[in-house]
Amino acid sequence: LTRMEIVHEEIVGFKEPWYPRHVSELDNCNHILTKFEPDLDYAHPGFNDKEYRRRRERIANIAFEYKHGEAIPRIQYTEEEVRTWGHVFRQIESLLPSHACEQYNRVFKVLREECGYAPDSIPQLQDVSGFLQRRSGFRLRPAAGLLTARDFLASLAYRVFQCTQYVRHGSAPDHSPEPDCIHELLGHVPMLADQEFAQFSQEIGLASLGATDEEIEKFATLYWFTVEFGLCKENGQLRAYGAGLLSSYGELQHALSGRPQINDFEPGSTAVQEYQDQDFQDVYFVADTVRDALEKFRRWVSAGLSRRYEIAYDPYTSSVRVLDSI
Ligand code: NLE
Ligand code: FE2
Repeated sequence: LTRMEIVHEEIVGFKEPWYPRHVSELDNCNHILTKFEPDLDYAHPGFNDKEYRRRRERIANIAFEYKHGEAIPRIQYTEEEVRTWGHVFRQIESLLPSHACEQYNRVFKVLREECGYAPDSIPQLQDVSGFLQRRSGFRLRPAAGLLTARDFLASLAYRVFQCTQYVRHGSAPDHSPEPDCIHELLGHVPMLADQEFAQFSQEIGLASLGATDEEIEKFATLYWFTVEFGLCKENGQLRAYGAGLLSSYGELQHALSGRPQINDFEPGSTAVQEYQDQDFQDVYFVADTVRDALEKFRRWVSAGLSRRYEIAYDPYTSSVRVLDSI
């Protein structure tokens, strides 16, 4: 321990968990959750499909071997994978005008024109990462599957999005409980290209650095009900901005069907809402706008974090600095 660290520990009052200080240290943030694995979960649609499981393993290894700064290896997707993508792409695209928020629709058009988004081929993460970097400074890095909330949120602090590269099993295209590249590409990417949404995502990440386990749980829940399943209002109508909705033909319709419960987004209550991640949600939260969600989040974080110092992100060096204790 250096003297600075000892002083720091005295100020903080507990031994805070390690967190990355520079974007390259995200190479250490690849703790994966063994959940929804086709190898372990007999309910997974790929459980009895040996070839699918081998494919998943090969693609997961790309992520395990990946180091910050490298180009993301390209995948030659199979005909079946492209068919699954095309199916979801067409279905979702048909719902966009009536179900997606304006920001999403605006970027989706650009992705179609400039970034190879089309039903007959799956865009490569490396190309999409370049697109995002120009739009909002976000970049992608390949992830083998679901990461721990702590690792996942830490990446957001650096405007890095941990992104799966495999495709869901072809037998269940309209809803998947786990992320896959269809979910990332159709759900997350369009919103991550939006400046305000990128800012919101990064601020959740920055707040999570060095947080306690209880706080991580709350940030992960907030993330769930905003970035994954968030709704907003446009001209008095509900629209989706959450990625879990915008990549699931089934759930996107369900969320706006008038059946599920819809609560106002309030960080204090949203952060403690219970949820399951197996099936469609029963409750969603609606913010006026993404901007409004960000402002509420800021107020909530500055009022209630246990962290006794501020963390500032330096975009010139892609690192964080600890500012004077508060
Ligand atoms: N339910 C989403 C989909 O089918 O694309 C994935 C959600 C991942 C959290
Ligand atoms: Fe997601």
